[in-house]
Amino acid sequence: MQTWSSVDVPTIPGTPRPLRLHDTATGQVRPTSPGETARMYVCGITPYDATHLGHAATYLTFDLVNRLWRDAGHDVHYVQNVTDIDEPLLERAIRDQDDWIVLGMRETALFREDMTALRVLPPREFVGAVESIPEIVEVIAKLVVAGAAYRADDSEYPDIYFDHAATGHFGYESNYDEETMRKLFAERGGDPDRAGKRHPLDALLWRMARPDEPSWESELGAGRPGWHIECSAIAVNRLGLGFDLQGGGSDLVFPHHEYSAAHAEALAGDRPFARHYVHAGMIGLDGEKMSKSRGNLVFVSRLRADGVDSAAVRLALFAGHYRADRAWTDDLLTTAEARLARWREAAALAAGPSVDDTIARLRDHLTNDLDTPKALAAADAWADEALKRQGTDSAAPGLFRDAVDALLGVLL
Ligand code: 5CA
Ligand code: ZN
Repeated sequence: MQTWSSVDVPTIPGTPRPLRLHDTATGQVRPTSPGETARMYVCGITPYDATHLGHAATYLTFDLVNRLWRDAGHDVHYVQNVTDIDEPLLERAIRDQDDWIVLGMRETALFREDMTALRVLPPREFVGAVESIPEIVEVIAKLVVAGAAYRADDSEYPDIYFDHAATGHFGYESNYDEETMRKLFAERGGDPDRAGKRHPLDALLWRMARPDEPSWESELGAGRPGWHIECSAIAVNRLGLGFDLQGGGSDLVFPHHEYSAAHAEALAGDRPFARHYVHAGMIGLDGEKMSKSRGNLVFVSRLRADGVDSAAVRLALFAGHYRADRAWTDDLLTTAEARLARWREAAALAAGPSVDDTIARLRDHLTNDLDTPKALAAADAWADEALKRQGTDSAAPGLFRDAVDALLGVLL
């Protein structure tokens, strides 16, 4: 698929730091240790509705990872998918008497515009599920041969399922007990009670064609892929097993990321799928998780239409820590707009106090598990000082502008 427009990133002086991030599998903040090329896969949208601030917060989180790795001199191979065939898309298309292909294309186009407006660095590869069906089929066929997948045989539709125990270490990513797994599996798109499965936690890999559902001819029979195998195949085929970071919102910890990892590991026999599993907290509105199915949404495109500066949206979302579940409020945006105005005023001065120390603090805080609240406070301190006393360093305001642009993506 076509990705979105690239964004210029200024280089800034001083010494970059290695990035440390919380890893769900170990429960620890650990250093990332990419090679020359850092390899990141982030789960993309299911394009049945517009991008809301919850999605934006998640993609902005991984945009920071991308920026910090680049700051440290890595080339970043970033892959993101688009789940352009799945139940929610088909259901919405039927509800609205829309064509599911047109719906998916329209919402994906809007997503690109929203990401561009938010100055999110584009993935190198932006990959749709539909265009990936041949490679997904190939992986499923291999799983069947390896004995890690089987057909549910007591139904009119011999769908293919993954034997969740095939790797021998299922559950290492989420660390959930079986009861929690069963509950979340049922809540998040799984089918524990489907007859003909060997175990309730076995997950769908290939759904055989039903009348009135889209399907693709393949060596597995006509059908369409399950959800987890999509990300598993797309990631491993582009980044290789053991890539640096698998990311998404915390609603994807289980089942999605657990199974994506297990599918790949069942073939390679090796752990891990990714070296870090990183999850962003959920953005809520009025006390509930913001979600398309609940309908309590603030759309990025709505804010854009209202003339809200995307730098203020970034600052509003970065005011909280990425791992914290947090609420979007009007106050958050008002505070962010005031902060942005102050930073802009300071960056427009003819001179300021030296910014070297501030750049070092920005790097320290951001590379410490993306501590944006402390990073924003460090930038506030420089802006306040500059506005109070001006200073004599004529390069400082420009450097400040470059630093918050490069590291936070905030354009002053
Ligand atoms: N297509 C799948 C992933 S392969 C999917 O989950 N699509 S999505 O459109 O539902 O979500 C896209 C991304 O936004 C996912 O990483 C998801 O975890 C994240 N997300 C969804 N809702 C929120 C929310 N309220 N707050 C933060 N992130 C969210
Ligand atoms: Zn995914």
